[in-house]
Amino acid sequence: MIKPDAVADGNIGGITKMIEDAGFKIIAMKYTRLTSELAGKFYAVHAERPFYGELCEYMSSGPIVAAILEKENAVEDFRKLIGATNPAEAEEGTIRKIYAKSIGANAVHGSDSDENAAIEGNFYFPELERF
Ligand code: FUP
Repeated sequence: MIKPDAVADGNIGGITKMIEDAGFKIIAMKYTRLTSELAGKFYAVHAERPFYGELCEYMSSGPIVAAILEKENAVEDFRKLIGATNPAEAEEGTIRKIYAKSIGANAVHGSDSDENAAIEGNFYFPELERF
């Protein structure tokens, strides 16, 4: 997912290019906007965390781009490509190091397991039978 800060800053193209250059195939993509309620569902796993309210507000503050990516070892490789959650700790050359503004407005989201990738893919693309 390309988050509201990166979409607002005109970085859809730059981020998508980095993703494709790293060998990921984009097999579904959607420009959309979450309501606060939908953001709450997407991030339900964080419901007890202190930043949950802010996270839902932020994630519904503007349009986002959701995508399903295909690659061998995709989850791990994508998390390497995006870098640490906090851009101050992200390695040079990672998407978050280049594009993220803060730990909250951190440009992109990547699923943290194959299981969650299936759940999150289905959240945005329920019409795709494979996910
Ligand atoms: P990540 O898997 O790297 O996206 O990070 P997490 O699942 O730990 O957190 C999900 C989102 O919650 C982050 F992308 C941004 C937000 N967050 C905060 O705003 N503050 C924090 O301290 C941690 C996470």
